[in-house]
Amino acid sequence: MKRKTVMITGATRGIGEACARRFAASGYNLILTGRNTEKLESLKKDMGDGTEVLTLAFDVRDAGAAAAAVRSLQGGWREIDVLVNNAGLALGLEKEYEGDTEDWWTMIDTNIKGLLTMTRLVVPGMVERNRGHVINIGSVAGDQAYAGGNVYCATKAAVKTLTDGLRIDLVDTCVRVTNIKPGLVETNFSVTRFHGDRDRAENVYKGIKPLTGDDIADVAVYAANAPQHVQIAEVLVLATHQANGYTISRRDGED
Ligand code: 8X3
Repeated sequence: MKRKTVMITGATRGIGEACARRFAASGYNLILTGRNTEKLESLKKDMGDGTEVLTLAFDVRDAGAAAAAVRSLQGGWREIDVLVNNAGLALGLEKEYEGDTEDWWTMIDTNIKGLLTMTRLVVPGMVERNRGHVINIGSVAGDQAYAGGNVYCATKAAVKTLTDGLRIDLVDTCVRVTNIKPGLVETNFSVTRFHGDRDRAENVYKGIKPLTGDDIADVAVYAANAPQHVQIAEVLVLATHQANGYTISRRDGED
């Protein structure tokens, strides 16, 4: 049987990189996108012989570059079976009336507009083939705001609404739509949020065993490989000692 193809945005690290490895292990060919060409290439080299990998270096915030990248796909690479809209980030934890507006626009441009751009470019082909799956990486942060989360939480609430809207728009097709909403995942997420302050980032996961990118990638692969009549619409994945975006039990000796 022909191998399926997954396109993963923000594939160079964190949940995106974990998805690349897990989907490869599950027999998919990979289209990996991200901003860092070197990281994309080293990830490509890292994949086993059985996996075909195509890398596309662009920033999802650049709609023109995204369109050119998708248009450059040839032959079988055009038939994307699964799109993982993973590229996204949090910046800052300031109060809403004190936040850095540049940080806000970066989050909105990446988490909302980038996801929409990729959806608009890739989903028409899925509809044409009447086959496909869009997996959006949302967040527990989209369920309710937490202190200082304001704009980031709003972008992930938008991901939830856009995912639900897309599922409605595709209800008469075989294309499935999933929103995976992770809680605390230890990736570069908090280092990015705090603009490189690693000590502050480490404190986010102090006293609690956080999720890993692999934990989230496992859910994505599960949703993608579910029987065709099964649509995993939404999954909230939390660390065991986390109840929601702001209720976390921290214990001495855990990390
Ligand atoms: C990541 C989860 O709780 O750190 O979106 O915002 S959280």
